[in-house]
Amino acid sequence: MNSNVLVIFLTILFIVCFCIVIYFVLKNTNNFRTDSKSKSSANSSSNYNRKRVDNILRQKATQIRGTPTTPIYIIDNFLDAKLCDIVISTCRDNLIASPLTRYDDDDPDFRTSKTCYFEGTKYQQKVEDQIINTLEDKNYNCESSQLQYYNIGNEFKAHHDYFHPGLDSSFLKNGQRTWTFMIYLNDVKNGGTTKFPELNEVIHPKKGRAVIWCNLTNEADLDSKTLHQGSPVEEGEKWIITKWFLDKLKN
Ligand SMILES: O=C(O)CCC(=O)C(=O)O
Repeated sequence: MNSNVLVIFLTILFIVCFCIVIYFVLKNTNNFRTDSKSKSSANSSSNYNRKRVDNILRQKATQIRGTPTTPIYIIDNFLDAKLCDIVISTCRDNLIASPLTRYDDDDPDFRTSKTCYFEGTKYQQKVEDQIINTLEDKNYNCESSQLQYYNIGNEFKAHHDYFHPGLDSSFLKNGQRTWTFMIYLNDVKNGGTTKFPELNEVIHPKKGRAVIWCNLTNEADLDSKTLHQGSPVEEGEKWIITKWFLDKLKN
């Protein structure tokens, strides 16, 4: 009889312990869910538009390179050949040394291209309108498109386009960079490719070709896989337009 009572007691004790363990397991799972939910709602408050633009670009791209999570969209013949030539001739005599968000004293040759800000010209407005219409992204802030020029040997070493939260706070005030929209304005005889080492991709310059990627992941985190470089021009010259979109809505 005594041993029966002991068996019943031990069974009840086992059930109670089992229930306590299950309770704590479920509680921890719930905490985890709560954490990830608050993370994504914080992200959505940054007005981030990744999925919508991905859907648009999937329809418009000539090729999609990269990976499903870090796609690189290529649109061939995006800019009319005549407009490419006009933009080059507008900027040829107005070039200054290309700036950097952060300068590296140890490597003065990190970016050796030249830049032209051609704001206010009717050609820039044409290019701007075409880019903004392509992304159907009129509601977001963006930086004005600018031209970059590379002579033989010039390059832009591997970098990310997004602003680093710890290092680029003055730039971040206006918003984080989301989409990079780059257009080659000429064919380059040799070299001058755009390389994405983390994605094993090499894009060749082609007159009028647009290359577009997002610098943030679907979850609005910095996407380190977007590391890219403009490799040295070996023969000829290279002219491109670059434009960056920001994650802040216009006022
Ligand atoms: O020149 C290239 O191919 C890349 C340009 C680039 O990386 C940039 O302007 O951020």
